[in-house]
Amino acid sequence: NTRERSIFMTVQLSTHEKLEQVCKAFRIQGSLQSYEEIKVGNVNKTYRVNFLQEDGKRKSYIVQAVNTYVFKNPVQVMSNIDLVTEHIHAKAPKKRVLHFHHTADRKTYLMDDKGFWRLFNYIPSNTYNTTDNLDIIRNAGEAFGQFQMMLSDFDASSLYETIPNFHNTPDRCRLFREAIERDAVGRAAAVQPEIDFALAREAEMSILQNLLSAGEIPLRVAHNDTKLNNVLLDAKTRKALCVVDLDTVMPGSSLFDFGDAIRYGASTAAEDERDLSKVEMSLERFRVFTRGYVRACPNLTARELELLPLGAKTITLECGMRFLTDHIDGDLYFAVHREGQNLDRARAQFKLAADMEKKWDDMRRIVAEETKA
Ligand code: GN1
Ligand code: MG
Repeated sequence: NTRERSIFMTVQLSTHEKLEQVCKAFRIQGSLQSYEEIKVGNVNKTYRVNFLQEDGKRKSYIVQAVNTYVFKNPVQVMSNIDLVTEHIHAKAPKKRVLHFHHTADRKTYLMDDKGFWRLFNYIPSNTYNTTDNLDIIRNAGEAFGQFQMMLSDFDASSLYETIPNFHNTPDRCRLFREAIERDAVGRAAAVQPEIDFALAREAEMSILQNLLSAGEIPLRVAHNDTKLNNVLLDAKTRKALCVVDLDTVMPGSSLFDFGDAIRYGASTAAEDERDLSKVEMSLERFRVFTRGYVRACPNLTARELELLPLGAKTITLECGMRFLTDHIDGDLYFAVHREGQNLDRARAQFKLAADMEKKWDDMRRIVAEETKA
């Protein structure tokens, strides 16, 4: 049959060969010496490729295979990135940005039967998944605040909504309920306490989206994935060099960006930590991130500032619910490297949200102190 025949005819390329092919399409000079997979992201596949050039110099690049299950229209993703990067570059020519290489037909991507590929410059730098160094956290806050500030005059209507309703939390609740209803792989019953935890907070999780829809907080261009490891930092000075991963740049809210950054960067443990006694929202990390963010982005409205703690809690709950949805669906969306990892991630997010509830008055006080004129 045809399927079998095509399997026989398909030459299985090794990763090394595939990367070689991709780099050639992007007209990279020299020979591929080695590569490493960078396993920080949960959706795309990322490799650092190391080339030896004809002049004897070594040069590295980043090659990514975009996850087309998550990004159904990756060409639109690239268009958004191009526009936003150009805008930032025009305003701050010295600011480092990712530079995407072009193929012979002037495209910033290569689409073939093996996927959707892109290649950009490697910036020597450090990234952190978690750190207790407050300078790093403040510098990350400043970087995301600057990013928001630079895009505050960007025409949001020129962007595609590449993942519709990405941070529409009530809609995420709807999808969560649907997954529980389907119970595709029979995992729902075993996670009833986690389901109850999330659903008990459904009304609160909808507040931000309702304010956004009512126009009470401004619709802005948001990064939408402001994890600490999406900021490249200078290894020595620990100053931010560049905000990366612009895949989800879309219309949104500053509260999504602030919230996601707190969820990740102010947590005392990894996103998938299983020992929940280690998972807390550090108030001192919360304070310094807030400081960096609000100082770099002075045009946030009074309403936005007042809602910062709710932004943190909403996105933490939303993210936990997304992980739990995917666990119930059978791990279709986020990459898992061990069994039950999405459930571990969900539990850690819910623990973090519960800790925010305990520290709520302090979070509000800190925001008031840090935003005082
Ligand atoms: C995904 O793959 P990565 O790390 O860039 C996800 C984010 C989640 C994050 C959780 C497009 O981001 O929304 O917050 O995992 N990206 C997408 O770690 O869904
Ligand atoms: Mg991302």
